[in-house]
Amino acid sequence: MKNPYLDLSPEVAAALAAHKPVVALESTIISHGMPYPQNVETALAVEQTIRENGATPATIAIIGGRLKAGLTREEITYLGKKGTAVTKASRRDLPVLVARGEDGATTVTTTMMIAAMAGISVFATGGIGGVHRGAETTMDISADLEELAKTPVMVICAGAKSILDLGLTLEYLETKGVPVIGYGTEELPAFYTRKSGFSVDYRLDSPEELARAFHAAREMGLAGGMLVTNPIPEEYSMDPAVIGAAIDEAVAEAGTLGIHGKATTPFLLAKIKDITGGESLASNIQLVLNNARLAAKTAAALEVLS
Ligand code: PSU
Ligand code: MN
Repeated sequence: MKNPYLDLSPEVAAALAAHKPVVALESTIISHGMPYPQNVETALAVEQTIRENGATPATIAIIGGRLKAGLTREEITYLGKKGTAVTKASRRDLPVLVARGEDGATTVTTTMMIAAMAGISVFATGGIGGVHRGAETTMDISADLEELAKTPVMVICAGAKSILDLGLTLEYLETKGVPVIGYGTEELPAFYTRKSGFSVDYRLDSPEELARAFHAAREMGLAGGMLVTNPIPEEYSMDPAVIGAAIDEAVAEAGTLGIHGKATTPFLLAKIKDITGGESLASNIQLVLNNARLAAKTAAALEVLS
């Protein structure tokens, strides 16, 4: 059945019809993950990187109640300028936003959902949501983990940052049956740094290996996605002590101010950027570009198999 709410851009529709590689990209990273104008510059640079690596980018968002896979430059600029005034749209937001014809910036959750509706299997981003520190009392566990458990999309990220409880995040993913892959590493990367002290489930070393594992899951009819964690390039990784202190300070301030719910992650990201004087933003941009390169190559490898 054709989805009556889904719009593919002409470029994305043509690539999918021709079985060419396509990579999905999220839009909450644009509206809520980075400040303007770096958010728009990064979103466009990520699309360019995907093209240079042989795939078609499909940035995903909800515009005027339409589920969009493939945005124009104008739409990306619009979301970037509107920033946190755009609704951060998770799974629970889709029914009302679509029915009312409103805009929404898609998180990892809703980007996976819309990618799957469009027939896109590979998605590149920076970081995913997870089990927050203190979740044993707040119950703040990102819907991203549930989506990974049920929607067949490979999410390529730079690991999870320690605004989250990394150990509990891995436990949750294990319970939900989500494979956590380290790209060229046995250790879970921690977003700004290459190491976290936690192990991944499997180390895979090439786009072809990633594609084979994802393809095997599809051929077995398994539900759910796959989480690929790709360490930030050495030259852009941060001093663990510097970033660790910034994260601790940001988490403490969020607690003092009573920040909760969907505001927590955007608050922490902005605070960390302020505390580190923009160094974390520069690292963030580089790791997203690095993930875009791997995603484009993996989407190409997957097309060879399917
Ligand atoms: N982590 C980042 N950058 C981001 C996000 C998370 O390093 O931009 C965004 C993603 O869109 C992710 C969402 O899906 O935050 C998770 O929000 P929450 O923790 O409220 O589920
Ligand atoms: Mn949350």
